[in-house]
Amino acid sequence: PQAPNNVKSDWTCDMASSVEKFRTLEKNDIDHMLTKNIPDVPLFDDNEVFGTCAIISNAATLRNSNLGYFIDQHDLVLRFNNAPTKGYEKDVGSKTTIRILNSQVVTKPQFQFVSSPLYKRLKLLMWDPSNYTSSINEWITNPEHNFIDNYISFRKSNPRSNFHIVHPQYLWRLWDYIQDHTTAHIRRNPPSSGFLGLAMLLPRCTVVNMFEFIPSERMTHRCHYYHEKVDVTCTFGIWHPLAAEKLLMLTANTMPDQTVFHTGFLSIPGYKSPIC
Ligand code: NCC
Repeated sequence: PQAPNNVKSDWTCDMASSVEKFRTLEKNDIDHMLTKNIPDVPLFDDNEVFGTCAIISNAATLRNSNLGYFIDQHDLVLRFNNAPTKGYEKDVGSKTTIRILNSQVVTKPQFQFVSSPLYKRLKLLMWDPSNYTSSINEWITNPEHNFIDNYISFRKSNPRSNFHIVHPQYLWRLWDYIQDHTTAHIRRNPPSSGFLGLAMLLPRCTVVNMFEFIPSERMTHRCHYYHEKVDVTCTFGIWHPLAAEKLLMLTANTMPDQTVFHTGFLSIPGYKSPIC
């Protein structure tokens, strides 16, 4: 991969000053069985910062990318949902520091969340969509997917796990940021796990490299690198404001076109970079 070019993006600094600080649900946010099971330790300690961070999309364009070795050199690697590394190491690497999971993955039996080894020995962060105006009480009594039992049984069988839940109202502050910086009207659905990952890591990393969020020349109509399903909406969005998210990522990118469209990643300076 090539070195970053000289374009200095003020996007990072704007985001740092205008998006609410990343927030997970805390024990005292609500009196509920769920919050009683939240770990005592935070997802990241205040002083837990990283040089290079890698965010690996689930996109099919990662196949045949040969990016695995480069990905594993990063200080932190973030992956999503049930995306595997086993068998795909050459293209996606094998290191995983943290996974972001949507509540479907925690809830639906097909993902075997409580028993699968995929979710052990790493940090976990889950999110579940609320309505834009819902209070936290309204959300918890009627979550989009009923993840609560599985969250509690996972925490009980893995008491040392560092598994947190995004504060549902934080997702909407992130959505506000996307809408405020997008000319088109976007649908009122929360940002994708990918954009949430970027917002979570920018404050902790000097640089965030994002793999195949902008589709490279390996683009096909397939959805994920780990199966054959054809669905182009995975790449351009149907429910999440994915296209708007990707344009913002591209605006903040400091890598040349060759790296983005041929190699397959873009690079965004984090709040720990000296530019702000
Ligand atoms: O596909 P998904 O997304 O798990 O991908 C994680 C993140 O990678 C980026 N991505 C993915 C595929 C692709 N072709 N291009 C991409 O850029 C996106 O930024 C995406 O957020 C999710 O965000 O949690 C999502 O989860 C899936 C699905 O629930 C899980 O994969 C589990 O099966 C959603 N699909 C469906 O519900 C059918 C998807 O909408 C969002």
